[in-house]
Amino acid sequence: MSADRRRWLKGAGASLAGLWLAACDRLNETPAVRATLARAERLTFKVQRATTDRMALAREYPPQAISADFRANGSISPGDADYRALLANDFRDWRLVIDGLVSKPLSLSLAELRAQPSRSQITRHDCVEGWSSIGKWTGTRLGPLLDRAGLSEQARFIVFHCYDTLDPAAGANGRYYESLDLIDAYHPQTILAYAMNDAALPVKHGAPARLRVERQLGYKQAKYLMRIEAVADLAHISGGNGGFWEDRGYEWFAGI
Ligand SMILES: Nc1nc2c(c(=O)[nH]1)N[C@H]1C(S)=C(S)[C@@H](COP(=O)(O)O)O[C@H]1N2
Ligand SMILES: [Mo]
Repeated sequence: MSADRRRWLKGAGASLAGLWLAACDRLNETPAVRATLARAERLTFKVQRATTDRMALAREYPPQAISADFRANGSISPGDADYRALLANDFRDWRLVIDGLVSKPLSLSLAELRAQPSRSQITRHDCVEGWSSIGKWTGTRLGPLLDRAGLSEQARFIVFHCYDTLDPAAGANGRYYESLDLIDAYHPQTILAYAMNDAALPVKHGAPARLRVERQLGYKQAKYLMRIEAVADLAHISGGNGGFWEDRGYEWFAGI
């Protein structure tokens, strides 16, 4: 990591700099991230400030703050035949594929995902419909998995394809999906969560694994993960706007 980079990241704030620096010493080895950060360094101070703000951590809460009844929303029990078959076998046959613009595509079983270094975080989930719930999420960070898959220099977005069909009338475009840029994908609190409140992730909350991206609104928190795809642009994915709800008018950037 260059001295400039270190100074820039340190400017992001003492408390979170350590967490990011630890991530970034390895992150810096990733060509795609190196390119993104190099671009960011060429930007104006104002844009750098905006980028720095994107790197702030979401607030984490003490265990007493966990909601007794975390709401479930959107799909809560996917009827899709492929999902029902995986559920019937307790997700032993589930594989999370990480592919697209990567040099070494991954296909991880639930056991393999659980064997990765883990992180737990107690955070507040904010839905655009106006409700919030606090929950504890345990999973593995997305960034190191993307590194392992050999994210390409061309990759700009990470797409999350889900099992549930939320809009049957939309045919092939009716399945839920979401996407992030690389800043959110590599954020220290961006995890693939397989446990909630110290128990296996329940079906209504996205079993067997879901995305948690804590600086974003509820609809970015993709449940029922099937495949994670690295892409250069979002235009060719489903409706072309980067997410199920984005294709139906929501903002792609849902930062909080
Ligand atoms: N696959 C999938 N992910 C999804 C949804 C969905 O319908 N399907 N709904 C989104 C919305 S709008 C919210 S608020 C949260 C709800 O997550 P929860 O059920 O764990 O509260 O999931 C998000 N992720
Ligand atoms: Mo939501």
